[in-house]
Amino acid sequence: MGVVGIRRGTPALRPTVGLYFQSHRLYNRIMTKRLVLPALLAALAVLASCGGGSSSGGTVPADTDVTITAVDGIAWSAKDYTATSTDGKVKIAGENASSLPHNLHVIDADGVENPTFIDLPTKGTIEAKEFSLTPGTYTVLCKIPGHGNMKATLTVS
Ligand SMILES: [Cu+2]
Repeated sequence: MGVVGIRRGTPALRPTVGLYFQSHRLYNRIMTKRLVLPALLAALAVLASCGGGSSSGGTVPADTDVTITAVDGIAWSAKDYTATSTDGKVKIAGENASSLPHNLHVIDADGVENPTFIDLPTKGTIEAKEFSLTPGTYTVLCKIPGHGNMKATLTVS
C-alpha cells in the first residue's frame, strides 16, 4: 500500500505540493481502514522532511558556526555574536529557551534582510540553517511585535 513509500528520515523525500496532496489522499484512505499508527508515521515523515537544508530538534548540530538563544525577558542571550564564514555560508542555530515564540532574522549593514530566517515557535525549539553571509557586520532581530529589544550584532569574519 501507498504508505510504504514514506519513511522517516529518507533523504530523497522532499516536501512537494504533490506529496502533500498524495499524503492527504493516503490519510483519508488509511483512516477509513482505521490504521491510525501508519497515518501518524506518514504525517511525521512529512513534517520531518520540511525545511530542506535545515535541521531542527533537541540539539545543536555539531557543524554550527554560532548559536543564538532567545531567553526570558524578550532578549537574546548576548548583544554580540561572532561567526566565521566558510565559502560565503554561516550555519546559525537558533534556540528558544524562553516561554514566548520568537523568530530570528538577519539584516545586513545596508538594511537588506537575508531571505533565510529561523522560526522559534516554542520553548525548546532548536533549528539550524545555513545563511549566505560574507564577512561583515549584521543585525540579528526578532520581528514579533513588541520584541524590538531583541536586537544583537553578528560579526562575520
Ligand atoms: Cu521575539
